[in-house]
Amino acid sequence: MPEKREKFYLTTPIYYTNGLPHIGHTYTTVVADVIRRYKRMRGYDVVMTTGTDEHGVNVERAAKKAGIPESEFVAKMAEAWRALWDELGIPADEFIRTTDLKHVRTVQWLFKLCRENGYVYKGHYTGQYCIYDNAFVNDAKPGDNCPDCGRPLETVTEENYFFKLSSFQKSLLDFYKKNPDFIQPDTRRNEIISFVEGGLKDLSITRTTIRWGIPVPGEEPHVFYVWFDALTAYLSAVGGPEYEKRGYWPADLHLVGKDIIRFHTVYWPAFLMAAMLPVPKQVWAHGWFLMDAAKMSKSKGNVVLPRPIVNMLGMDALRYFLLRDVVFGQDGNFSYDALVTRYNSDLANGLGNLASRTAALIEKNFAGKIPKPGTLKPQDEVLAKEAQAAIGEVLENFDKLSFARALETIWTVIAVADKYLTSEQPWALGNSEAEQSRKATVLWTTAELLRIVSVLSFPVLPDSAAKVWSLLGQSDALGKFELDGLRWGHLVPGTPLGKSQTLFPRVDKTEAIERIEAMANEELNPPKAAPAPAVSAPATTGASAAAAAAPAVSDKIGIEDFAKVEMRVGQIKTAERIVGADKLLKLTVDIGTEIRQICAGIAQYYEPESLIGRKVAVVVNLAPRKLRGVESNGMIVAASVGPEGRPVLTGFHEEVEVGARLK
Ligand code: ME8
Repeated sequence: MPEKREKFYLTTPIYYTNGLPHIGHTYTTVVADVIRRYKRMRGYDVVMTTGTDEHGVNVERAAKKAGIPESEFVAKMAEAWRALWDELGIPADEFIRTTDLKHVRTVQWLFKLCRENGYVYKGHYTGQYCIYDNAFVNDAKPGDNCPDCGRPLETVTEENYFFKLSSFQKSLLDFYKKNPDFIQPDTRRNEIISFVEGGLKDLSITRTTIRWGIPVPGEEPHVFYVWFDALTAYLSAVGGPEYEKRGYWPADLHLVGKDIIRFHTVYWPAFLMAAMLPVPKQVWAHGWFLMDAAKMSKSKGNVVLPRPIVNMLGMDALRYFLLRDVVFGQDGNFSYDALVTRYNSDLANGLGNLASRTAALIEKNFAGKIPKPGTLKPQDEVLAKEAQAAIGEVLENFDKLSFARALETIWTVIAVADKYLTSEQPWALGNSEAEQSRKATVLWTTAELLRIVSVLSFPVLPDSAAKVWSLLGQSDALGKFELDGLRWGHLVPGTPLGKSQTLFPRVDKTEAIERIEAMANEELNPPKAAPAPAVSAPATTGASAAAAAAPAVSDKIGIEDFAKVEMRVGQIKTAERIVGADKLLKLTVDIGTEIRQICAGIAQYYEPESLIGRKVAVVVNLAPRKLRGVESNGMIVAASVGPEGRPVLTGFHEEVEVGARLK
C-alpha cells in the first residue's frame, strides 16, 4: 500500500465529436476504467480523464450540414458522449472538452511558453492535408490519398507558426533511452525510435484556413492546429497552468490506440519539453478491434456499437469479452459469435454457475450461513494453495496490463473449483457428524475461493463481482477492498449469505446475436424519416445518439430529401436461407445495372423458391451493411402489417422494366 495515497493519473484519448462511440472507443475507456478500479484497490488516489476533441474542419463541416452553430453542435455531441459513458458505468473523473475555457487558456499558455523559449517561428507551408485526420501528410503528392484513412488529400498553403520539432530529436531519443517504459508495448517503442532517428521536420502548429479553433492570442486569424490543442487537454483537465496545485501532472499513463501513438510519443513530449514542463511517464498503445479484418468505420458499415450488446448481455459481459479475448496491445477481430460463446461458457457456466451452486448448497445444508470448515484433506489444501498463488499472479498481470492473462488465471481457479465440487460431491454426503463436517469444509472452501475470485475480478466485472461478494454476505464496498490485504482464509464462518441473484442467465446464441444485430441496426438507422444524422462522413459510429443530438427537424420532408432515396425495380434472381439466422433470406437481385446481394428479414413469411423472378422495389443507395456476417447492399421495400410487423413485399400490377426508378 503506497504511503499517503500516491496519486495516479491516467487518460483515454480525447475523442472526436463528429461521431459517437463504437466498440473501439469503448475498449479504450473500459481499459482505463479497469486500471482506475484496480489502482484504487491498490491504495492509489486515481484520476481518470476522458473528453471530447471539438475543433477542426470536420466539426465546422458537420455543424454546417446540421445547420447549427459549431458551439451548439459540439455541445450536443459532447453531451451524448458523456451520457453514453455514464450509461455504460464508465464515467470519467474529469471530462474535458476542448471548448472549455480552462482548456483554451491552457493551450494559449503552453504556446506562450514554447514561444518564449524560442521554439516557435513564423513560416509558410504548402502540403497535402487530410481533413479527416487533421494532419498534413509528409511526402504526399497532389492527388494522393491519405495513407491512414484512404480518403483524398487536399493541397493547402498557409502562413503558419511552426514548432521546432527538429530541435528535439536528440532530447527525445535520450528520453526514450532513459525511460525505456515510456512507450509500450516494445514493438511500438522500436517503431517510434526509428521514426525519430530518421529525422524530425518542424511542425506547423497554427492554421489560418480553419475558423473553428482556439485563437492564437494577438495573431488572429491563426487558430491552433487540432493536435496542439487536443493533446494539451490532458494537462487542462488537471489544473492547466496551476497543475502543481492539484499534483496529478505528469500523467502516469496515456492510453491510446496505435493510430495516434506518434502524436503522443513524439509531438506531445516535445511540446512539453519546449515549455519545460514535466513529460508523462508512459504511453500505452493498444491494437485495433477489427471487424472482418478491417478497421471499423461507418462508411464501411462494419461498426459494432456498445449499447445493443449491453442491453442483451450486460456491461460486465462486454467488459469481460473485450479484455479476455484479445491480448492487450495486439489487434483483435470482433465477432458476436465469440462474444456470446464466451458469455455462455465463462460467465454463465463458469462464474455464474459456481456461485449459484455454492450458495444453493449452503442455503440447503447450513441454513444460509457460511459453514465452519473441519479437518482439511490434501485436496482442500491444494485448492487453497492454487487460489493463494493466483492472487499474486493476477496482481502481477494487472500491473503489466496483461488483462487476458489475469482473467485466464482467475478462470483457471474457477474451473479447478468446479472440478473440486464435482469430485467432492457435497450434495451426496449424509447427515452424520463426519459427513456434515466434510460438507462444511468443502462448501467453506468453495465459498472462500469465490470470495477471492470476486475481489480479483472486480476491476473487470464490477457489477457481477459485487453481486457475488454480497451473496457471500460481505457488506463492505468491494471497490474499497485493499488488494494488498487479500489472503486465503479470511471468510468468517457463520456469516449469513446475502440475497441470491441471477448473475449471467444463459442465452441462446442465435437468438442473442439476432437481437443484438436488430438493436444495432435500429441504432444505426433510426426509423424516423429524420436526421440524415448530424454526423458527417468520417463518423465511425452509431447515429441514434447523434440523431438525438441533431437539431429538431420538421416531420415533413422536402422533395429534395425524398430524391435522396434512390428506389428501383429489382428482380429477385436467387434466394436462400442463412444458416443460424431464422429471419433472414439472402437474395441476389438484378437492379438493371448490376446484380446486388441483399439480405431481407422475410424468411418467416416467404419461401425462398417462391421469390425467384419476382419484381420488387429496392432502395439501391443505402450504405452496405452486414447482417449476421452477410453483406447486404440495398434494401427490399415491404409493407409492415399487423402488430407483429409481418412483411408484405411491394409488387407491380403492370409490366415494369427492371432498373426503372421509383419516383
Ligand atoms: O484520434 N479499435 O479521436 P478518435 C480499438 N481526437 N480502439 C479504437 C478503435 C478500434 N477499432 N477505433 C477507435 C482521435 N479506437 C483524437 C485523439 S487525443 C489528444 C486526440 C480508440 O475519436 C483508440 O483509443 O478518432 C483510438 O486511438 C481512439 O479511439 C481514436 O479516437
